Amino acid sequence: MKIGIVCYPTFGGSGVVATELGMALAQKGHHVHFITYKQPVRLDFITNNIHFHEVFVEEYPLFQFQPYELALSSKMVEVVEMYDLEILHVHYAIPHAYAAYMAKQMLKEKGINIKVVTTLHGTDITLVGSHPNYKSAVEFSINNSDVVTTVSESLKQDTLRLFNISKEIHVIYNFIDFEKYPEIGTEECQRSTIANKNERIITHISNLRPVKRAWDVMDVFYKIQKEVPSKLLLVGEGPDRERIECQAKDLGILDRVLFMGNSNEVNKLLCYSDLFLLPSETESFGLAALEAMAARTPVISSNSGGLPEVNIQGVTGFLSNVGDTDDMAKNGIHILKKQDRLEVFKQNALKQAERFSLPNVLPSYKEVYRELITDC
Ligand code: GMT
Repeated sequence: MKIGIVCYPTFGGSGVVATELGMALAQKGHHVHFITYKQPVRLDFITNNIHFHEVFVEEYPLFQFQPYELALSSKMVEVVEMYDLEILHVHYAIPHAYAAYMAKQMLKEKGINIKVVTTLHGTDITLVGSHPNYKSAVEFSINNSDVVTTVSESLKQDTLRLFNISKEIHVIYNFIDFEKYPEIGTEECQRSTIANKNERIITHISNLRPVKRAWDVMDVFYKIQKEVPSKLLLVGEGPDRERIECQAKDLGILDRVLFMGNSNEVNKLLCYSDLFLLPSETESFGLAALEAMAARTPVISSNSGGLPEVNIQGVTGFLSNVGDTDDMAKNGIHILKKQDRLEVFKQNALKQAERFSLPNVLPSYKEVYRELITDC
């Protein structure tokens, strides 16, 4: 198949899923064309099946806002025509689904019937998409996609609740490529470089936006480390970085917190981890939690959005109400205090992550593509 993938090429989950999907498809021999404003950060697989097309927006002083959607839809038309693409798979509705609709109309004029798959990832529905500024355009582009998928049942229900949707929505869960996870204890994963033997390593990965409630991460860690010697590994950059750095200083735990910045090797950093914290206000799926579980790390999370579909209460970790940091800390201490209990949670986390392995999930996307192509 010949597939164009449109996504945000940054560290966010939607870009990660889109990039991993493209690389997996290319590995299976399909031709994948990434159409984005810069090379996706996770794109680390070089083959002649992967192509990258940059969407370039010229600065023009007349415009207060540069027309990115226009440049994107023109680029999609150009690439579809040039490489005979059969499918455009756009990740994140805003503005990708809208630009894809425009590209589809332009191509129709040329006698080309391109199929559009839209995957909704979360904030494009729950935070930004349903805002009155965007709602009509998002609803229109969802209803005019050939196939719509969401990354969890919870996001499907949110989409149906917040918009007037006439299209069937398919749930295709996010996935993990286990081949990218180093073996624990191997040279690539020596936890003694980070913590002492008696210390636990607690991890949080996010873009430190308010929706992630990173201040709760710090609060939970503060409460845990009073009972269990531990270090906090914080991966990612974002607007709340300074706030939580000050919080750590005020709490007197700055020396126990390692700010690692952005990383495109979270799989390697996670292999050190004993516990993962994800207390988000809302989370359509929680790819970071799944990545942690794939590295045998139990998860303490909020119970919002799609998190209960990933993290299983009392089995792979625990879920608490948003903001209930006492409960989160209590559960974290329970897991970390006893080595044999921690081992059970680690095994369970890995087992649950295996449900979301690449070989389990990839066929669902391929089936969607195949049905669309054979429909033509
Ligand atoms: O969570 C973020 O800030 C990034 C965001 C994105 O769109 O890149 O993540 C969303 O998509 C991920 C991949 O499907 C999901 O795992 C995240 O749960 C979802 N984030 C939210 O719903 C807040």
